[in-house]
Amino acid sequence: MTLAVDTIRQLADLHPKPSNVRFQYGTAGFRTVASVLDSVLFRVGVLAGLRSKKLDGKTIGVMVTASHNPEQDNGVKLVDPRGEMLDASWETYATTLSNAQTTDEFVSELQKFVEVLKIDLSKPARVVYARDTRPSGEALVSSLEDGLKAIGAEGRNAGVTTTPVLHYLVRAINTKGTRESYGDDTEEAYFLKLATAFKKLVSTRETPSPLLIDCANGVGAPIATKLAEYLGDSLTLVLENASITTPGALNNSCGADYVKTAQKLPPSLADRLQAGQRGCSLDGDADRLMYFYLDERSQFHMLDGDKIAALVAAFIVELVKTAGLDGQIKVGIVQTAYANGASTKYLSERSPVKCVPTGVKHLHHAAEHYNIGIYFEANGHGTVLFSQPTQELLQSYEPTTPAQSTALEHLRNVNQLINQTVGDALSDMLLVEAVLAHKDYSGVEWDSLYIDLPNRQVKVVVADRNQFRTEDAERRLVSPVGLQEKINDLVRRYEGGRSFVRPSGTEDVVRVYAEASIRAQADELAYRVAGLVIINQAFDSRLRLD
Ligand code: G16
Repeated sequence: MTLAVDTIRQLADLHPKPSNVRFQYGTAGFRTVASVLDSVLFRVGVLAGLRSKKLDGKTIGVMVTASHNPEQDNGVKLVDPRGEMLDASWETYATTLSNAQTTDEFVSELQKFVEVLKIDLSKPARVVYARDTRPSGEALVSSLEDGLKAIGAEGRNAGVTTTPVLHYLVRAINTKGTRESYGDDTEEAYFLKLATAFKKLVSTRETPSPLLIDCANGVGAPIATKLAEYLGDSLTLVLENASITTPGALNNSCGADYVKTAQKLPPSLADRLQAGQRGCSLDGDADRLMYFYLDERSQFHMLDGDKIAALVAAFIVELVKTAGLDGQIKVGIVQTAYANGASTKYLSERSPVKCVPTGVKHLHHAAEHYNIGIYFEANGHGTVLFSQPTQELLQSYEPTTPAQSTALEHLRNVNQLINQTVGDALSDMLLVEAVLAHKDYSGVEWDSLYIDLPNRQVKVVVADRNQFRTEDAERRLVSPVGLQEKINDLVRRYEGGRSFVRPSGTEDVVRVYAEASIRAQADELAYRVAGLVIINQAFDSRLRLD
C-alpha cells in the first residue's frame, strides 16, 4: 500500500506553510503565535496517523494547547500510547515535516519518512485529540482533522479538556482489557477514579477547609467544576479566575506560571484569600500546580513544585516503610536545575535524587528507573510513577500487622489517585490535600519542612535563543563561548550563590535562574547574570555590524 498522494496534496494545499517561519518541536511540542500554526496542525495530523500505523494501530494522542503561554499563542504536542510524551526520535521528523516549504516538498519528505521507518501503510491509524479553551483552538483542530483525513486515520474528538485528561484517555484506550488497564476511556471515569481514591484516603480524617483554586481563566475551570461534583462533601473547591470566554484573560496576571515567577498572589485574588487560608493555581491546560497560603499577618507564602515533592516524598517513603516494604520498594526523586538548593538537600537526606534537563519527557523517563519515581519541576509540573512490578506487589503483598495493612491500603489508593501519565494539577492537588489531611498540616507546617533559598527567575529576549547551548543537565553553558566563565566569576561573589542560563523550549526567550542566601542578593545575581547575557548579545550584534 502506498500513500494516497492525491488526497494528501489536495488537503495540504489548503494549509500552506507560511514563509520565513521556522518551526521546532521543543520542550512541549510546537508552540508559537497561533496565527502561523495552521500548516503545523495539518502536518501533525498526518504524522500522528503515521505514528499510530507504525505502532500497529495503537491510539496516539494530540493535544492542542500552549499551556502557560499568553492567549495569542497556541501549540500542539503528541502523546504516545502509554500516555507519555512522543518518543524523542520522532521529534526530529516532526520538525522536518513542519518545515517543508511547499506541498511537493512535504509529500516527498513524507515518502522518504515512510520508507526509512518502514511504516506499513495498510495498518489502521487511530488518534484521540483535544484542545484547551484558547480562541484559536477550534480552527487549529479543524486543520488537524484535515491531516487525519489525508492519512486515513480514525479520529476521536475528546473536546475541550485538560492536557492530563487527554493523556489519561490515551492510556485508558490502549490498555483496555489488558492486565495494565488504566480505567474506562471517558472523562467521567477519570473523575470517578480520582474522587474515589481521594475519598478512601481521607475517610478517617477531618474534612479539610475549603480550597481556593486559581484556574488561570483556562480549561481547568470547567474540569474542576466537574471534579467538584464527584468530590461532594469530601473537599469543597472554590473556583476563582474561571472566566474562560473573557478575551485576553487566560494566564493574564494569574495562574501557576505567574505565581512561580512573580512569587506573589495574583492581584485578582487579593480579596478572596483569607489569612490562614490555602489556595492553589493551575496553568492554562491544568498540568501545573502551585500552592500558597496567607499567614496570620496576611503575608503570602508560595509552596512550589519542590515543596510538593518534599511533602509527597516524605509521605510515600513513610508509607512504604510502615507497610514493611522498604526492602522491596526503592523510592527515587527526579528534579531539574531549577530545584531550590534547600529542597535538593532535604530530599537527598531521604531518597536518591537525580537532576535532568527541563521538560517532562526527561523527568518522566528518569523516574521510570525507580520502583516509585517522584518527579516535580519547581514550576509545579510533576507526578509519581509506580512501576508495573511495584503495582503488582502492592496487590499481592500480605501485611502482618494492622499498621502495615493500613499503610498498604493508603499506598494502593495513592497509586489510584495519581495520574501517572503526566503532571496533572487536579490529581496532584488531591494528593497534596490527602497528605495535608493525614499529617494534620496547615500551610505553615508544610512550608517549614525546609526553608527555601531566596531565588529569582528572569527572561531575556535575544535575537536567537538557539545560540545558547548547555550541558550537565542545563547547569552549564557551552555556547556562547566564554559566557559561563563570566557567570562563574559573578556567582563566586555571592554567598550561597548559584545561577544558570538556558534557552526556553516553549517561549522565544532565554531563562536566567539565580539563588543566594539573601533575597536581595538572589535578585541582584539574577539581574546581573541577565545583564551578562544582554551584553554578550549586544557584543554579538556589534560584531555582525562590523
Ligand atoms: C512545559 C514543559 C515543562 C517545562 C515548561 C517550561 O510546560 O512541559 O516541562 O518546565 O514547559 O519549559 P521551558 O523553560 O523550556 O520554556 P507547560 O506547562 O508550559 O506545557
